[in-house]
Amino acid sequence: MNGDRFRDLAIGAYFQDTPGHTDAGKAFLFLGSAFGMSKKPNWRSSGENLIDAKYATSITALDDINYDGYDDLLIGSKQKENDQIQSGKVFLYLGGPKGFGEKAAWTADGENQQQALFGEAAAPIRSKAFNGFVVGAPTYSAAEDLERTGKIYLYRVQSAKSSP
Ligand SMILES: [Ca+2]
Ligand SMILES: [Ca+2]
Repeated sequence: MNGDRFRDLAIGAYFQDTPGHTDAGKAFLFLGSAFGMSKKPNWRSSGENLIDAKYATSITALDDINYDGYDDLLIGSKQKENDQIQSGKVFLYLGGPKGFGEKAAWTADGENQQQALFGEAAAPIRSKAFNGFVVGAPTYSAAEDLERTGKIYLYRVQSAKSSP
């Protein structure tokens, strides 16, 4: 996450309470070094710090999705309430020389459907021709008589590399 050669560790505690916010959820990043993993987290985040958001339900290492030399991380908050309850949201954090910033570089909420649980799971998708990731909304309902069919969203990231 910070561009050195030591691997870092991100951990999520999605039932973590924050002051006044039951089950807001929290993510922690521990930086690796020659002396091993740090004992205290170097970075922590609760997303938007909302009651029952269950932030950090999913934590997905995206490698270096924008090709700047720093690894990036996608964090899901499956019960994040937008204006629909438990619709869910994902937060993308871009690594840098000092690790992650306080705010997400990018967020998405799928279609903001009630109880879709968008962001419960995610995975990187990478090939020579494609750079991006998928995010699942396991209880998305396709129609009134097709409840909880689930849906997967594919996000393509444009390469930041400029061609010579
Ligand atoms: Ca590192
Ligand atoms: Ca990056």
